[in-house]
Amino acid sequence: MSAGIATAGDAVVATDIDGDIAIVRLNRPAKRNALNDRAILALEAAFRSLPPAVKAAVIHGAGEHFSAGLDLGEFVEADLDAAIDNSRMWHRAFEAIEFGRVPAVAALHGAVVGGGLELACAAHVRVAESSAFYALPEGQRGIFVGGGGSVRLPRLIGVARTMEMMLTGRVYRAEEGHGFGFSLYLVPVGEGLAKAKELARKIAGNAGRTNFALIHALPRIAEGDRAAGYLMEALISAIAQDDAQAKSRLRAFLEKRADKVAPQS
Ligand code: 1HE
Repeated sequence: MSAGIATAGDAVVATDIDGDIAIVRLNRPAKRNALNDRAILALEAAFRSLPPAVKAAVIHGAGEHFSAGLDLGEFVEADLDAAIDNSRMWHRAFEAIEFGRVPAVAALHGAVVGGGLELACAAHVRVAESSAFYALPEGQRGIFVGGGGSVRLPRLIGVARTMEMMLTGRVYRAEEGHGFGFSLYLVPVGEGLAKAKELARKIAGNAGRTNFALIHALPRIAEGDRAAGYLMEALISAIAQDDAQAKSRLRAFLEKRADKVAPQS
């Protein structure tokens, strides 16, 4: 099943449903998937309206690049209030991904820059093709990140690296980004989407409560104080195990019907 989120034919964001996963595609390859207001609102709508059967999502970009970031062509001199509103709109959209109903896997290739990099940060797992490159040209453009990048990126790669990317316009290659943990999988050109789908399918097969705990509780526990973290962990782990799915999965292992833990080949 395929569902365009904007008007059919020129959907800036298009969503395909494939069983229990959704594949959300940035769909303006002629503009290198630059993100205008319409695209940001369409992304938010896509993630807020995923059908109940969908248990995980993939985000990727059509064409040669994941995303060139903010659409500079449609960026007009906004007054202060409008600029704050615009940034808050990006925040809402990317929060719909990071703290949405299902885990999201980003498949990255080509340019992953500016707001495109900020979008990639909102996913829970990042798969990079060897063509991917990362930059924050905001410093050179005389602006600042506005899509949550200053909150999310330092948590992934550190404050110093994030700062230097904006100070000097440094561009990191896929291998470098992989080296410092921005991507968790590095795959050859053309294989990112397939890998992301494979991971999304695996994630979709988890117990729903476990996925809920992972995307909603774990980041908050990790960022909060220890005492509150232990309390929340105790509550969440009890809630997760008090579920028929948990009990049947544990029984399956004991009855030798479940996979053993083994390194991936
Ligand atoms: C765009 C954009 C864009 C391309 N807004 N139109 N982002 C940037 O500063 C990145 C600017 N873009 C680039 O550096 C390059 O375009 C790329 C490295 C991404 C791709 O290069 P290439 O050679 O494949 O494509 P191109 O020939 O540069 O661009 C093709 C078309 O896309 C062209 O339009 P055309 O009508 O002349 O064909 C470009 O103008 C257009 N295009 N990127 C608008 N970004 C929440 S705050 C976030 C702040 C930011 O994200 S700042 C970073 C902005």
